[in-house]
Amino acid sequence: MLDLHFWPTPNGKKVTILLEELGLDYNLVPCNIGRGDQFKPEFLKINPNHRMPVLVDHNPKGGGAPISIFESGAIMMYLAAEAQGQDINEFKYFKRWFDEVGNRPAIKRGMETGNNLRVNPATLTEAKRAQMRKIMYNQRAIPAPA
Ligand SMILES: N[C@@H](CCC(=O)N[C@@H](CS)C(=O)NCC(=O)O)C(=O)O
Repeated sequence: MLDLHFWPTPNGKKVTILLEELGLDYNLVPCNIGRGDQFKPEFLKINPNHRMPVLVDHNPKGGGAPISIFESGAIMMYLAAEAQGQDINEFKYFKRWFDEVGNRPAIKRGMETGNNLRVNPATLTEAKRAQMRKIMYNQRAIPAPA
């Protein structure tokens, strides 16, 4: 079963539209962001960034514990690739559009911008990687206002 932690905003609706397009069953879990539901401890366990939408897949492909996915784009890719097992090569018109857009010079330049700033983690010491993980992935949301 899929739980979608949701509030009716454009980011939330991107996901409900895709779920409906794919014809998947899901359980809607309201996350009232005006009331501060996104700061509740149980919500922060599934997204420490205190933002909806969040998808919790209770039966992930391949088994194992439930997983939570946040960021609407990541959720959509998960639904398309994992839940449905879709392969872009099976959709020739979409694939053609995807390739044409990807080949536009401005898109290529935009995608290449900043590549020189990236660091290959394999070239770093384990201590340095641990320090970066601490900075990037261990932040906690500020408490909800009283
Ligand atoms: N980049 C995120 C943005 C999600 C986002 O901004 N969600 C907003 C509502 S549209 C939210 O939950 N805001 C509550 C908050 O920031 O505390 C995504 O695409 O999922």
